[in-house]
Amino acid sequence: MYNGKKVALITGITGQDGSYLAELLREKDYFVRGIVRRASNPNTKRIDHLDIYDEKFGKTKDSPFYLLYADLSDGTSIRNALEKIEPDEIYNLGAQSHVGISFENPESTLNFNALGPLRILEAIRDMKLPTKFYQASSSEMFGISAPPQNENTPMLPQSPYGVSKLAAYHLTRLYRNAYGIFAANGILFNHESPRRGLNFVTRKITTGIADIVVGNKENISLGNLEAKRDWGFSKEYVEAMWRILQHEKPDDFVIATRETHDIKEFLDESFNLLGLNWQDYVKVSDNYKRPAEVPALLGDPSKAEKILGWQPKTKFKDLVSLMLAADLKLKMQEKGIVPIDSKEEDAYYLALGKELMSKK
Ligand code: NAP
Ligand code: F7E
Repeated sequence: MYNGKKVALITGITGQDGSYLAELLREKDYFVRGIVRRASNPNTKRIDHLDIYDEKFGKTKDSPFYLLYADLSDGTSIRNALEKIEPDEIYNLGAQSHVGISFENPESTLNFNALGPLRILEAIRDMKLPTKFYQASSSEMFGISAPPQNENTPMLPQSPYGVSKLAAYHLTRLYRNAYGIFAANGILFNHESPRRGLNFVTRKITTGIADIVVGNKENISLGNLEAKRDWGFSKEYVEAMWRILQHEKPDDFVIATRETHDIKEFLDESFNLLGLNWQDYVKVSDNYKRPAEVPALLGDPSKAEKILGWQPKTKFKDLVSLMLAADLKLKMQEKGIVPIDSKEEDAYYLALGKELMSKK
């Protein structure tokens, strides 16, 4: 606590979830601090709107929001950050989060995703910090276990990413049980948004359609279209993360929508919004297939609903629509089809997209 306000540290603050969580915690009047790693070009686009305090406060205790350089693979930088920030809550969202790429970079994936949280937990233990710790665990840990999956489902991961997250999940439980640290896992099923990275399948589809509409490209190449996922809205899932750390005791919770759809259904839903058949635009390429696949994810969030009072509001159809509208708006702005300050409702961009395609 500082000046009567909670202090939160977010790793992965430049990512999809980190940016929504930072906004949520600022709305709750937390002092928010984020870890960023060095990149050859700044990659803080998702959070630049929050960083308005730099000139007045710098990186001081009085600053409502600031970023500092650290890396999950650099234990010294993590300890220095904890020493400086003295957080009440740590949200460990930083990770190499792409499952497909984890097959190509397995060592660094394990280093960031499994040893990263271990470095934080060890620092908390060693420095005797009273901080609460949230670990971004994943439905990928369930792997080939049949749906529906809940907190008691066996975990049989199918990728270096899944294995790395399972190690971190167990380390979080171990440090909770062995050392009494308030360490909790949110086992989140896939969650998406207009801020989703461009190489995850949902965003690849919505941004791909928008590129087709404005004439940037003619088709989209994808891999396995049979996999089923339980897709929710990131903005709502970060509220669950916060609730997990506000609960009276540390525990593990599944966060999901209770709906599952395969990639073809995502394609159907999104292309149909513009009156198009996806079969006319989508190519299947082995380049995007993985050496092993998680066939079907469908989460049962009963425990979170009952204990945390958390429920998803945005389901599949609304999610597809809001993501497609956001990408259409972005690409239409880039192309000068709509003004750069355009602020129409989603329906406007969807209707304009449909009209543009009907004229092709
Ligand atoms: P994301 O958009 O890929 O963001 C990942 C973040 O981690 C980025 O800020 C990235 O920084 C940072 N990062 C990567 N390596 C790092 C390192 N070595 N040191 C410090 N920071 C590092 O992921 P997301 O979708 O927001 O997901 C947030 C977390 O939830 C991740 O741990 C992910 O594995 C987990 N998760 C996600 C989902 C989902 O469906 N989205 C579901 C379950 C669990 P750069 O900007 O520098 O790359
Ligand atoms: O793939 C298939 C792919 O990369 C979903 C991460 O946030 O959620 C995410 O992992 C499905 C898979 O997400 C393409 O094979 C087909 O079956 O969007 P994705 P993911 O692997 O489920 C979990 C819960 C996390 O924790 C992760 O951090 O779609 N698919 N064609 C494709 N996937 C991609 N990326 N690209 C394709 O072209």
